[in-house]
Amino acid sequence: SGKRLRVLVDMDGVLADFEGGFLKKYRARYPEDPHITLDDRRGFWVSTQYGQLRSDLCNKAISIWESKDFFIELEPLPGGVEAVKEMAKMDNTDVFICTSPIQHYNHCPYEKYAWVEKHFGHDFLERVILTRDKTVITGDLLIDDKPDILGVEPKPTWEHILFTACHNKHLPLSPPQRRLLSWSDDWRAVLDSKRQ
Ligand code: BVP
Repeated sequence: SGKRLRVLVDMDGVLADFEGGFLKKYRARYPEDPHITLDDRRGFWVSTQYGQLRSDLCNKAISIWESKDFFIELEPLPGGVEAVKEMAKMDNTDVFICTSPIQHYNHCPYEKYAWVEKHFGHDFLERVILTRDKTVITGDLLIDDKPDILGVEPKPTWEHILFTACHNKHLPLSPPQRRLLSWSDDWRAVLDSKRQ
């Protein structure tokens, strides 16, 4: 009953293991340099925390995700691909993968499409939205691990559901904000809470 539900799902940190993929490749490329364990990660920006550890590590961190094959080789986070495939089959439900490419554009946008094709199949490419500003995209829900999602639209249509990640797990929620702890958490109930 009622109108269709539109769900926007972020990619890095929600479907694809950006933090794990970063740490593995950073340690392999810079074995003599210090690193930050996932348990010690704080703040959304990896580059900022590495820069605070030692100023030269900011650019070394950036070099990892600007490299060819970084995004395509990210592992799926547990249960994410299955959950989004199931969502997409639900009645009265439209799902889009909504992700911000990095500005260094030679590999990232291509590899994000290739990752979706690899894990969801060719037809799901119709469901990809690449944007640097998620506030201009309309939807009922945005499932995203970034705590502050800002842009030119001061009143986005979606409710942001904070997806728990190593960098945000200690953050207090500002009520009435809601969290999804993982894809084992009750995402179906979150969707149902928005249906008319
Ligand atoms: O493509 C990802 C990686 C990049 O920002 C994008 C976040 O997209 P959403 O998850 O919001 O869709 N990224 C970049 C930096 C530093 C850049 Br300088 C970073 O520290 N972390 C990060 O995720």
